[in-house]
Amino acid sequence: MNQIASPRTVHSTCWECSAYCGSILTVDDAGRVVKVAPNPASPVSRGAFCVKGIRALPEQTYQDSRLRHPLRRVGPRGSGQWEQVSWDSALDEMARRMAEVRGKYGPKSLVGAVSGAAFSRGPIMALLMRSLGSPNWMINQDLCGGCRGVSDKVTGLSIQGGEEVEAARCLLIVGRNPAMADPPQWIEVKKMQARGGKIIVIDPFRTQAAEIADLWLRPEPGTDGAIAMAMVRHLILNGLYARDFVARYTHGFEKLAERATRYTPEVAADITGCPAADIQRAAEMYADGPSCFVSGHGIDAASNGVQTFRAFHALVAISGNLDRPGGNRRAKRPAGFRTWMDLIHDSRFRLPEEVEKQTIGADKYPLWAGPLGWQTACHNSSVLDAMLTGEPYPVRALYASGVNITVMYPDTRRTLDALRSLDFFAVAAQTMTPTAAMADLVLPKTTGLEEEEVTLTAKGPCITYTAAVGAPQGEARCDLTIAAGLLDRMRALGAVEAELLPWKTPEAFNRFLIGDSNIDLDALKEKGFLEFPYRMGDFENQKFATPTGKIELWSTLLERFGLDPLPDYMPPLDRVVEKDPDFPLRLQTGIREKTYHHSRFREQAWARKVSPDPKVYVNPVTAAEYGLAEED
Ligand SMILES: Nc1nc2c(c(=O)[nH]1)N[C@H]1C(S)=C(S)[C@@H](COP(=O)(O)OP(=O)(O)OC[C@H]3O[C@@H](n4cnc5c(=O)[nH]c(N)nc54)[C@H](O)[C@@H]3O)O[C@H]1N2
Ligand SMILES: Nc1nc2c(c(=O)[nH]1)N[C@H]1C(S)=C(S)[C@@H](COP(=O)(O)OP(=O)(O)OC[C@H]3O[C@@H](n4cnc5c(=O)[nH]c(N)nc54)[C@H](O)[C@@H]3O)O[C@H]1N2
Ligand code: SF4
Ligand SMILES: [Mo]
Repeated sequence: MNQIASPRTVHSTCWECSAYCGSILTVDDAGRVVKVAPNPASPVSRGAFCVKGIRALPEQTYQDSRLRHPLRRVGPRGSGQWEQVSWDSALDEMARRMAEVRGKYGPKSLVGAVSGAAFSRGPIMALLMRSLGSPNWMINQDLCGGCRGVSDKVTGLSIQGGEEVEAARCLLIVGRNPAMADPPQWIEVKKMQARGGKIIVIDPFRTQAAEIADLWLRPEPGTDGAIAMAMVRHLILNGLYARDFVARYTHGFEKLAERATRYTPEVAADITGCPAADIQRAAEMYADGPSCFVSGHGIDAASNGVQTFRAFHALVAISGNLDRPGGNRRAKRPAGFRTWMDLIHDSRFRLPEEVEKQTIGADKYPLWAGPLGWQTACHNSSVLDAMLTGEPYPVRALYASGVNITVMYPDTRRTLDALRSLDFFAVAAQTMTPTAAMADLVLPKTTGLEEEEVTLTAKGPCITYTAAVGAPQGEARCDLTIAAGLLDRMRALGAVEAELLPWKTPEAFNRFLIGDSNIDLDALKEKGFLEFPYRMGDFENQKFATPTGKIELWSTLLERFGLDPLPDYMPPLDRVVEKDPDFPLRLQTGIREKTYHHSRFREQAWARKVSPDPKVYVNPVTAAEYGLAEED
């Protein structure tokens, strides 16, 4: 008689988005996850969760359309004709073709592409490419978090993810839609309001946060910098800033004050279309802290994003809301622990500086791409140009993992042309995405239920653990295993420049991250997360990582590159270029939906039922002008 074992539970962390919710997985005898539930003990999500984690992730893992074996293209590129091949034959071919390109055009003609730095596949791709001698890898920074990251770095704040929402007295939510993008954060927002906290939302769109806000400013898109500068002016003029803090820890306050004088509420109102009185009220509310700045993609993926963030970051700094309960916490870590970002910047895993300086885009955008860049990656658009034009040098082979560049990068037609022009293109994915469909080789990737991950999560703050449960479906492999297999073969072909990706297993990789911090990996696995001691403030011990060691309101780094060292309002591109009368309307993209993570999960029937069609929202006044009605 068959013995029926009781299902076991595993504490894990969902990695389907950067909310990092704690999860409890129920696993059956066969190692299959039969239930995903929130973990109320998680300090990151405190019991919050969403349908993507509960439903979409298991379905993505077990669905029939899951990629389970390596596929090799047999028809023309994009024709959908494939043959199943073994891993050995796939990796042999990948190594041979990449070594050929490398031999013909040099190591820099090889490029990698991944999505966010919020996953280990980012540094793994960076170190794989560096091992082959190429400094070129693309990451979503151009589209996600890059402007915030650069401002955070040059200003020296280091506050990414450290939003103390629940403890705040005032929230300043700018270009962020927490109800859709971050369910745990949305719960915190509502708790904070229930406690009597005040909410300011700056967003042209009526988000759920805007609906519950005490003050809602609706700027013309791309003009937020003027509001921030006017708020800075108001705080300084009315003595509402943190004098001692500013004197001790900031650089360039006088110059900032002088710059801000331009931005009277009336000037800002004129630029943004928001009433001057509302701008003034926003400044008064924010000054009555502790206040937390909650920012999003709406002010990030913009031509003037760095300067917009610089202005808001200056506001955070001078108001003294840095690293205090209810403010914006700085990133800290257990001593000895290494983050993925540390890995990318670690001198042991770098190429010579003269090589890294040739990272595509670093010549034109030295603080964005290459060795001085936030993540040392490429300027993505310039990479596509290089594929198409051979300038500044040829890019002939691409390996993309965990990013669907065909639909997520701007200008799909151009991306497709660039992909078609390549000598070799390989994609690792879990489903046949439009990007994978263009590849020569498609490699089956593990999902967030099959791969282990150790992450420093700024939100807890804590270290979170994602468990690999049961064997992967089919022959799916994780990024590190694929990279190690490729490197072995490239090495045999004499095409490895340096051994910069030394780990063979996720376990070894994760142990390296844990380093000599006293984190107990077994305890971490047991719980799914581990908190570590965190001290707010502590400005004397943990200095600011800028050339002056202070928060640089006046950035010496920007100055060095001949860029404006002070924050300012910069008109967005669409206000600078001449208007085309055929295109009188402005499109904002990126409204998140509960059921999808960007292009992910769109193959799942239940999600299509909930949200069948992409939607366009039009302002009712504009809609009336064009005779448009609901559901047209
Ligand atoms: N369900 C779901 N959740 C997700 C994702 C997903 O795809 N689906 N994606 C995840 C990822 S990778 C990211 S980066 C985050 C992004 O999530 P958020 O940071 O919240 O960004 P968005 O939803 O793109 O935009 C937020 C708001 O910015 C506004 N906005 C647009 N232009 C401007 C402007 O010029 N000024 C101001 N003030 N506001 C503007 C928009 O109207 C929108 O309401 O969400 C994450 N969470
Ligand atoms: N027009 C417009 N474009 C945008 C945006 C916008 O708002 N508007 N938002 C931008 C933003 S913020 C972002 S972050 C990007 C997102 O761009 P992408 O990162 O490309 O988006 P996704 O569709 O979430 O994921 C892409 C692929 O990741 C793979 N994947 C999922 N999980 C894993 C995993 O565990 N390992 C590996 N190796 N692969 C995995 C899946 O195969 C999936 O096809 O899009 C950007 N592009
Ligand atoms: S919000 Fe949803 S998708 Fe994001 S980590 Fe939490 S459960 Fe996963
Ligand atoms: Mo993103």
